[in-house]
Amino acid sequence: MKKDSKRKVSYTGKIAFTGLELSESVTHAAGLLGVKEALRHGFKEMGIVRSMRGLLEMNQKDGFDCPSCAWPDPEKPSKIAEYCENGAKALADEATTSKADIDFFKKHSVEELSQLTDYELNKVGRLVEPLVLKPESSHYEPITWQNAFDLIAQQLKKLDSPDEAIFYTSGRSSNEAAFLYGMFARALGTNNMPDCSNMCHESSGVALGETLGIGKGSIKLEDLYGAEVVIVAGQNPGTNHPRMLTALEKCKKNGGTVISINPLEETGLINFRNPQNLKGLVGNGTDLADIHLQVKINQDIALVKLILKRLAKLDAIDKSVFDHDFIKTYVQGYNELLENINSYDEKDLLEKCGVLEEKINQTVALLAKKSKIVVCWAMGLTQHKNGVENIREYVNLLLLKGAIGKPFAGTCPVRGHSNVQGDRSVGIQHFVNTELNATIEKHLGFIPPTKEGVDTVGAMKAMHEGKAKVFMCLGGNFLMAASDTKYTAEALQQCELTLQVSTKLNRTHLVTGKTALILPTLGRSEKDLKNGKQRNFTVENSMGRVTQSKGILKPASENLMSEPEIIANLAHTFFEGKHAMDWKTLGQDYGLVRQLIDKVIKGFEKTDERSKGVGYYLPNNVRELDFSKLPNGKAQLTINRLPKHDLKTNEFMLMTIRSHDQFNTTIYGLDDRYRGVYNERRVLFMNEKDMERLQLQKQDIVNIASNYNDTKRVAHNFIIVPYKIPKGNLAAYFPETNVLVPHNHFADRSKTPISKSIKVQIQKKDS
Ligand SMILES: Nc1nc2c(c(=O)[nH]1)N[C@H]1C(S)=C(S)[C@@H](COP(=O)(O)OP(=O)(O)OC[C@H]3O[C@@H](n4cnc5c(=O)[nH]c(N)nc54)[C@H](O)[C@@H]3O)O[C@H]1N2
Ligand SMILES: Nc1nc2c(c(=O)[nH]1)N[C@H]1C(S)=C(S)[C@@H](COP(=O)(O)OP(=O)(O)OC[C@H]3O[C@@H](n4cnc5c(=O)[nH]c(N)nc54)[C@H](O)[C@@H]3O)O[C@H]1N2
Ligand SMILES: [Mo]
Repeated sequence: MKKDSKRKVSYTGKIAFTGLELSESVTHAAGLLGVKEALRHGFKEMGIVRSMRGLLEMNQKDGFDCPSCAWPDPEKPSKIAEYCENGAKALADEATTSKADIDFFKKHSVEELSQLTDYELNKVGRLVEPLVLKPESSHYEPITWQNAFDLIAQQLKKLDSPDEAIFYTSGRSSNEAAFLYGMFARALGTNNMPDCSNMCHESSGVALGETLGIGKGSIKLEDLYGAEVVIVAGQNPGTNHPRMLTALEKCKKNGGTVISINPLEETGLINFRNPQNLKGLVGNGTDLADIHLQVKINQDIALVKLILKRLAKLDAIDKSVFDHDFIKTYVQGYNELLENINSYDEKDLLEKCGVLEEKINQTVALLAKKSKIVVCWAMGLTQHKNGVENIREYVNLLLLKGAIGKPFAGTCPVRGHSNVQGDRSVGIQHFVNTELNATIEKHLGFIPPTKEGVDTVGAMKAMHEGKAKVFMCLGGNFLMAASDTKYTAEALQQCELTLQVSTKLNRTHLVTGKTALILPTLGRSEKDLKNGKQRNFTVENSMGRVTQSKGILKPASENLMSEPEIIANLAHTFFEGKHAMDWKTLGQDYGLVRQLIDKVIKGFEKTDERSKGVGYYLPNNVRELDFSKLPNGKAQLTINRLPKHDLKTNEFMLMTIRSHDQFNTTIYGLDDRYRGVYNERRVLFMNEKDMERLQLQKQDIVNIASNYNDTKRVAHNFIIVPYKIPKGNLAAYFPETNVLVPHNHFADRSKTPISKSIKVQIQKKDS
């Protein structure tokens, strides 16, 4: 158990096994068991009536947006069940009737609570009162809302510079809350706005921005239905975006082919039994991935280069494989790219990517003939040192095929949190955006700062070095989400004040600055009433569509405050009512906030009106084939290097992934049903050949160690599970393995931590 020097809190919780049971991995996703699981979680956490009411309104036009992932709703949602097993779990988790009330915090000290596992912490239930942890106290105690705002305002006023304050956002906040939050940080005078997407799709944003001119995807949901080929690279939709399987099923019914590129054969991609129709509940389901390319971890560039090289060879014969008209009109860098591809040796690429040659041949033959191609991806591509380059290489494929900016083709970075894209769109940006600064000055009446702020890794460093003293979180669980848990814990503990706007208890509430505050807020599913009137807010999904969301369930407590109101009241207190923005009123009336968003953020014109019903799409230059902002007004092909791993014989490449029973750092349960793992999270998936080589048996216990810049980091006690994973590769769950990820190793330029390619060694423990 890890302890730190100040309050004796643990940054890992107790490390104990829970009783592993193994079975074969499951061969199909969802179906009857999925429905049963969804209802089991719902009934257990929130009772039958609340569950049914919640589930029926989720993702329906007049209901609320699912709090889980950012997958879009169809424009015409099905009459029933527009949710998935994991959306239902997310709802049950948020709408639980269990409570972390004042008595609970009276009974348990922060030190004691920090010994609990993340799973146990989450199970305590909803946060229902504002709480303060005073400098010399061992326990959280109640505080009034106004006293909390006064305390924060005083701390902020004590700072030598506004850059000593940091404002983190997790992607569940509404557009309205995120807008107010971003403007408050700027009004204070800082761009210190790290965001969960720095650890997530930042690599996608950077790569797409420089190749296509917009850091977002280009396709709409319906494009998937008519695509001829959908490539799903580095993504596990069966667990993380289950409703995407319905779209893939439609694509297949229309004659499309699905290619999965993944070191693991993820269940959702093998076979899908759609719970929304009877056949899916009782029948054999749809086989989804026609081709599975079992790439080695972080060898996508080698794989795509090999595919491009083979396609280029075919194209040399009759010029019909690449879309030369499209390339001539819209694309820059063709000759340089071809020259680059030709400089590689096919055998070397084949060996590096580890994919069977016959599968490459199959893929090349298919891609040669098709042009309606969509590439979907998630964390398997972004969380590597070369995350940006990974994505650029897939964009090369799409551009050569002319599969951009036309129906049924394009880019689809599948976003994580339900409104992570919207938060960024409305101004959560740590970099300086001069266009936005100008509209802020014009419409909000204050001059925003012009110095770049910190992102996630910058925030960790600033706090660690004592350069930041107040750390505010709008949602999330910074300690467990960020890399290098020990370093991040030390960083948080350097602060004078850490405060979190949260729904559920997590470890960042326990490993804190000298003073800490918990500000409990309403969840997505809850009714947001003001003066007897119900308020709703807006969100943007993964495909850039903005819609309204309206909670319907009774709030967990009468003492919760909505996110926009918390931020607005804080700003009102800080500025003592003397600021160009009328904060108090804005916090009460989100319609007024939307009017400001409409003026300040490009593309959001008339958002109040247009976000009603099915909502509206934000502008997207790729859909218009407008690359005027890029060099020579063209989309850019790019030259990307192969990664250098230099693994020693005793070193492995570890990827840290999600189980089926978690949402990021929120652990719903201890099973990973699709992978056949039950009642245990401390497992390490390993190839049987590697086990033989290391003389390890199934269920042996090991420590995992990484060593970067001569700093050894160890994750203790993991049980070996033999698994179909490439030789030399390993997989284990995050957040338990975040202790291994060095804080100073991240993707070039996007600074996304290298959570999917950590060099590690394995040490057997004598049990
Ligand atoms: N139920 C549920 N839903 C979620 C979440 C959750 O935790 N639970 N989290 C949300 C968030 S914030 C996000 S960002 C998304 C995450 O969604 P995913 O990215 O699907 O999540 P991960 O579990 O990180 O899975 C990464 C996948 O990439 C593969 N992979 C790893 N390395 C490589 C590689 O080098 N190349 C290739 N081709 N593949 C690789 C892994 O085998 C795995 O299948 O899901 C969102 N939705
Ligand atoms: N090793 C490793 N690390 C990773 C990843 C990985 O794959 N591997 N993935 C990364 C990714 S993709 C992401 S996005 C980050 C996630 O990082 P975060 O977004 O910081 O983490 P979450 O676990 O999603 O946050 C959970 C907490 O959010 C709060 N919460 C939930 N709903 C609401 C709400 O409606 N309002 C408010 N105010 N609070 C709410 C609850 O208190 C809950 O405890 O983690 C990253 N870290
Ligand atoms: Mo994410």
